[in-house]
Amino acid sequence: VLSSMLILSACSGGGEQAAGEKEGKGGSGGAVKVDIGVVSYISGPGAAYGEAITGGLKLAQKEINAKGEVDINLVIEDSAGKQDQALTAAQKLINSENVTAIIGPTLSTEMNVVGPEADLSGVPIMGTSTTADGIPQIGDYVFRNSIPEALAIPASMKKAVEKYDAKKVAILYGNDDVFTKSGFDTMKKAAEDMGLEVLTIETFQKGQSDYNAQLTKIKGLNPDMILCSALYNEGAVIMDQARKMGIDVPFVGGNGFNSPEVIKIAGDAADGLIVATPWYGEKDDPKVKEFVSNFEKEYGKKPDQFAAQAYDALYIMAEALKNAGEADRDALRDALAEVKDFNGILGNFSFDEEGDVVMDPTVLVIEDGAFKIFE
Ligand code: 1QQ
Repeated sequence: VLSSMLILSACSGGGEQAAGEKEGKGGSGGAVKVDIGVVSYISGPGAAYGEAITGGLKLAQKEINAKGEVDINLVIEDSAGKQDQALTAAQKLINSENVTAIIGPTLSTEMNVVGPEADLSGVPIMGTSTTADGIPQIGDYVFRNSIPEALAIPASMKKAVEKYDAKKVAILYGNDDVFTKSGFDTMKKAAEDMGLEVLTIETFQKGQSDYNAQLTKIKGLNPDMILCSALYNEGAVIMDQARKMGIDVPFVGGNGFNSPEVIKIAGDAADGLIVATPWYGEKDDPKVKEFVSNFEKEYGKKPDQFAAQAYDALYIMAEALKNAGEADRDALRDALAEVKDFNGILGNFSFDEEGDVVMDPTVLVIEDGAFKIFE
């Protein structure tokens, strides 16, 4: 009896220790171990977004783990840019993989269904590329480190309007996506605030390949500038077809255009595109230079905005984890909410009281096939 009691107590002690380890309390001085789920758009027409994002995350993971304070395991799931697939992926991460937090999903459209699920499950979730209005407002567990369209678009529009003395604009947007619709709302409001005349508002849908009807109408109205809210695939094809029709006015694009894929797909036709972004890869900043060089070494190409935002996001998570001291969902949520003055490659970062971002974007223009500072 005595020996079996000893065994029992030894077992329960061991059990507690194991649970402690799983919760990330891996002994004194040990790294905080954590499983972080990732829901990313890595197959399908917008896969370059997810490729950049997962590339940035994996590079950050390698660096963070090498420092020894936090030991991050990334569990990556593909959403293919679809709401239902993103939700299934998130449910798997929350319920089967038992992750402490989720990074992603890529699209605001996906976050609109995944965010409420994570929030209800008490799992902190952070978008690195979701820019539509209202994302962090989904709930207390929902964060983002991507600058919202409501900050970015007015900045790019203001600069472009001043430079080109634009008075009349046409707007073209995808009306079947949360992000492209939100970008449109922001464009329309900014146009009104700036006293611009909106000549026409045209719409399209995901996967559309022919924009002749919309562009013919726009051309006939002779705008000074076109405001376009699109993901890179549709956006690049729109610019290509516009230039082929002889429309050579500047385009102001939303966050979907912040991918080098636009230049890859549209070629010269992408020249004259103006965007706002917190990321500029040629910045004379040692942190930025080091990241660009390490990313290039790892992947053989330069990082884009999406890679940079994801990279910073994992560092923000790691910082919060260190402060939480354990891989616990609630403790991590509280620690995330407290992140202040984090100094990343995108500059100084804090969440506001709603888990949203306050940051000053840089306005860029595509000239001769490359993003340059717009002056
Ligand atoms: C959103 C976006 C997209 C451009 C991310 C790829 O900003 O869906 O919110």
